[in-house]
Amino acid sequence: MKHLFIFAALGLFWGSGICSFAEEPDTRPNIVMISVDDLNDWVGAFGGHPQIKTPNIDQLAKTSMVFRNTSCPGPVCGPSRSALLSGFMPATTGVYANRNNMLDSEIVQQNATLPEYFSKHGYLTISKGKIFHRHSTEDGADPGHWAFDIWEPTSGKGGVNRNKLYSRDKGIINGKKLKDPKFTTSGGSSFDWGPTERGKEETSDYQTALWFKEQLQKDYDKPFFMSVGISKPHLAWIVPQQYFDLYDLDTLEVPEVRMDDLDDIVDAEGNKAFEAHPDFLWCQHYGVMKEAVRAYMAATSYADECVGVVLEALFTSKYAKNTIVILWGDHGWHLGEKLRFRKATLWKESTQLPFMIYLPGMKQRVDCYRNVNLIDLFPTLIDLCGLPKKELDGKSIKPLLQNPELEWTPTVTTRGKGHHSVISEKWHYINNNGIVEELYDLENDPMEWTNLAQSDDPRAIQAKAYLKTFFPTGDVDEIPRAKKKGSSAKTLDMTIKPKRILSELN
Ligand SMILES: [Ca+2]
Ligand SMILES: [Ca+2]
Repeated sequence: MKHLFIFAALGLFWGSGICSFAEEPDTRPNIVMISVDDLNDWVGAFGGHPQIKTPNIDQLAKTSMVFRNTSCPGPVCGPSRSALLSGFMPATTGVYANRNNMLDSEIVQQNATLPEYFSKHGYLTISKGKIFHRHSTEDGADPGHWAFDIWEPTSGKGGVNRNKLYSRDKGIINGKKLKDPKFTTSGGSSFDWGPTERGKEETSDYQTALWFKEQLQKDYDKPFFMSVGISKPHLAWIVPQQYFDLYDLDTLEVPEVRMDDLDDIVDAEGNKAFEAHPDFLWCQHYGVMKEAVRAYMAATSYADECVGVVLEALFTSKYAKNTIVILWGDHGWHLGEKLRFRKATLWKESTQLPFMIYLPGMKQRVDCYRNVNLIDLFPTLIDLCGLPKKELDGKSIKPLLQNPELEWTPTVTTRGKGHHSVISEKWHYINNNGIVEELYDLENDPMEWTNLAQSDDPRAIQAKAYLKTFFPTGDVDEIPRAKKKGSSAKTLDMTIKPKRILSELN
């Protein structure tokens, strides 16, 4: 019975389409798409941590379809976002790593990205904050400014209170430099946390949210597609003290881990494929596991408050009744599980993410447990807004918005050429380049502790054979990685734009 509400909601725009005459008003729905970088299922509405405080996202969930089993196309920012925004999987584009620039992929050169496609078909596209991965180029990091009609660089700076800083790379605990720091070598972003010097109003994500509040008070002569990029809880977890204060260290729960968890993930010769990560070993060695977990939770609550500013502005605006809201995290995040922090693995903690869709008129929460994927978002939005169909790797999940219990298929996450995972509601199969296989029984072992890849249980053998049929075939080679120079801190000169003529893109 409850699904009738969803039907009613969708009915709002089934009658609408692209204007055929200039004088007809364009009644297609607006879109507010909110991306929360590195947000895993530690959101009240997703139940990933019993103590997390995310009241604003939870409020949105109360009238949304909440997708409980959503995978990322790739388990790090660049491949995941490039796939979502281009509509093509890593195995199609060759964007497998953060240092692959999607614009070097031929298929991306020929096809409009999600915002470009909506712009081409009459939408006004507006963005601030991280939506595209900042791609490395020789001239600096390209934030994807070229893909939007209106794009604003991020602003704001909260500073760092160095007296309370934790930093693995720098060997600092609670502001104090360690004499003989252990586990300090690292790649990627810093494993750092602590409070800002200044209040939330001066921080970057909060300013991004306030900017969208202003945009939502303006008049537009065509439907808009706003892409809101919230950068926390991505490392470093430097957010105002008030968010750390939401969590009591003494009673804080941390994920249960098993120190022998990696022992059953081996190649044919019995060699272990994975070891405990230095972030995990550092937290364990210095006894700061709870502090690290609290910092991620603080950064998540801060991100949630920024999301709340945008949602309140939307739902008190004149656009409240004709705007689709989408919220997604770009991949999962380990907080101790599998003896590690961060992402970039094919385990469930890293491949699964929070995803929800609110359609105007939805009156209550509906959970959908089918295995969907961020790759499905582009075709779904085309479907919901009545844009011309486009050949893409994902499939529209509009049918699930009408009936969340429809039969659906398993979905894929790719970590590199030949490194794939296929997940169903019951099983998770991982194949690392044919060398190491893993199979987990998600119903009985949701923490993925017991690798059943070599099990002679007929159920496991059958599950493995079935999931294998969903593996991509003919993965393209990785596109060349950008030179390191100019890749990180410096942002590209905004006058530099790739040659992309919308009318010539598919
Ligand atoms: Ca990310
Ligand atoms: Ca294990």
